Parts: sequence; structure tokens; C-alpha cells
Amino acid sequence: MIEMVYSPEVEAARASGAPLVALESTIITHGMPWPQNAEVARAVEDEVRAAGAVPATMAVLDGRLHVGLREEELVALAQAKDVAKLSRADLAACMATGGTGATTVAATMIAARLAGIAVFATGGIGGVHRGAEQSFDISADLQELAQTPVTVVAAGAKAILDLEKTWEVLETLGVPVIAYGQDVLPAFWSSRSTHPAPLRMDNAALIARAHLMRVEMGLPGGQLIANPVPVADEIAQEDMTPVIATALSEAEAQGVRGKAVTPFLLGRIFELTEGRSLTANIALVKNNARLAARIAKEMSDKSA
Ligand code: PSU
Ligand code: MN
Repeated sequence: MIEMVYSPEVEAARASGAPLVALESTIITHGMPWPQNAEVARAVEDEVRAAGAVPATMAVLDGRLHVGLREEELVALAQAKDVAKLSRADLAACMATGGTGATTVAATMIAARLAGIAVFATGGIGGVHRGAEQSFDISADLQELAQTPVTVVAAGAKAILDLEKTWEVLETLGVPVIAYGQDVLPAFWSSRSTHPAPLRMDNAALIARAHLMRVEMGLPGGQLIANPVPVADEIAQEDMTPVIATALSEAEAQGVRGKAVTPFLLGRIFELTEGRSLTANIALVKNNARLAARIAKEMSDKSA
């Protein structure tokens, strides 16, 4: 049996039909040091609340799937050591063995579907890693978008990836990639790339409508909303390019593999930019939380 635990806040939202926004927890355990990780997680939740929706941060704690974390649970997770990073492949195993783990984009989408939540805000999705033609390293996040009916608001895919290959795979999988308010896709820390947006939408109502249309049509899978980082907080692509290259060559030299790749690269980029990458990352996650809340509100109006 799936043991799901709803936080009191999420429980109340479910009872009253208030709009909910799912949030991931890998960003807390594999992205930032304590205590900044807990502060950022709270700040992102507050953005969702301020925009009129209820945040549901997902995590597996002692085998139970938590939908929304109480303050003390968030603090414990943010301080915990050796927390597993859970994706589609290991979510059920962690729950079956009574383990504790943080949810990636893929696992958060699965948890959101189980909880009946249609909208999820994060920083950037995983995707096709550079050199994937050798390593075959492609995030399970892409397959999840093709299968699970959740609209994911992100600043595109993380720019440590091969973005061109990531967009190609999403196209192959039939995932709608929708740029919010501009004609090119964003590049995570930078608001614009040169890649034309496959789809563009300029308001939350349209995004909600497209999501519900897919559900009605019986199309599996979700939508990726590529929401550019606010220009005031962005880092220019030409500044990021050499930093990413350095981090990638260090990962290669140190033989970093598998699940460890993304956290390693983000951690090194944080150090190499003296924290600037994290400042931009925090700003873009908050920006995504605000848009996700507006989409969730539109969706609850439309499906009511
Ligand atoms: N943010 C971080 N560190 C991470 C991630 C996000 O600061 O590790 C996660 C996201 O949860 C995303 C995942 O879903 O990286 C992709 O990792 P992989 O390429 O191993 O699937
Ligand atoms: Mn991988």
C-alpha cells in the first residue's frame, strides 16, 4: 500500500479545492548547503502562497511519501546527510525499504500525479548530458514528461546539459515545450538562447487550457513551460560558457558518473562563479513558483 502523508496545509487545500503547486526536494538536499537550502525552500513556498496557491514539497521520509512538509520535516531533511536522490527508477524501492530520499523532477511528477496535483515548479529539468553520444547519460526527467500528466514550470533545462539534444529528445517524445512570453527558449541562468521556441504562450490561462485539452484528449504526458529567468537576475551566456566548460572537464577528470554528475557540476559552478550562479538559480525558482501558482489557479477555475 502507498503510504502518503499530506501536510496539514495541503490537507486543508485538498478539502477546500484550493490550487496546489508541487515542489521538488532534490534542490534542497543536492543543491545547496544548510541552512541556505532550508531558507530557499521556505522562500519558494512563500512565493507560491503569495500568489494564491498552496505549496506541496515532495519527499520520502522513512518510506512514506510526503506531500507537503511541515516545518520540522523540512528542517530535518535539509540537515540530513546521505539522502538518496530519487528518480522514477528508485522511488518505489526507497518507499518499500522504509528509506529517506529527495525527489527529482521525475519523482516529483510521479508524486504529484498520485496526489492529484497538475502543476509543478522547479529550477531546471534534467536532460541530455554533453557527450551523451558516448556516455548515454540522459535524465529520466525527459521520459517522465512524456508519460505523466503534470505541467512543469522550469527555466528550461539546466545549461550544463546539451540543450540542443535535450530539445530534440523532447520533440521526439512529443512533449510540448512552451516558452513563456518570448520566441526563443531560455538557457537556465540566461534568459535567452538562440534556439527558437517550439511553442510560445503569454499567459497562465492559455497554459492551463492546453494542459486540460491534453487530458481531455487522453494524451499521456505533461508540458514543459520554459520560463526565462528575470533579466535583472540573469548571467550572460558568454559568462557561463567557460565556467560550465571548466566544471565539465573537472567532472571528466575525476570520473564523476551517474546521479552524481548534476550535483557535482552545479556545486562546482557555484564555487567558480563565487555564488552568482546560486543567486540566479534562487531568483529563477521563485519566478517559476509564481507562474506555477497562477497556472494552478487558472486550472482549478477551469476544471471547477
Ligand atoms: N537541483 C540541484 N541539484 C540536482 C537537481 C536539481 O541543485 O541534482 C536534480 C533535479 O531534481 C533534476 C535532476 O530532476 O537533478 C536531474 O538529475 P539526473 O540528470 O541525474 O536525472
Ligand atoms: Mn543521468
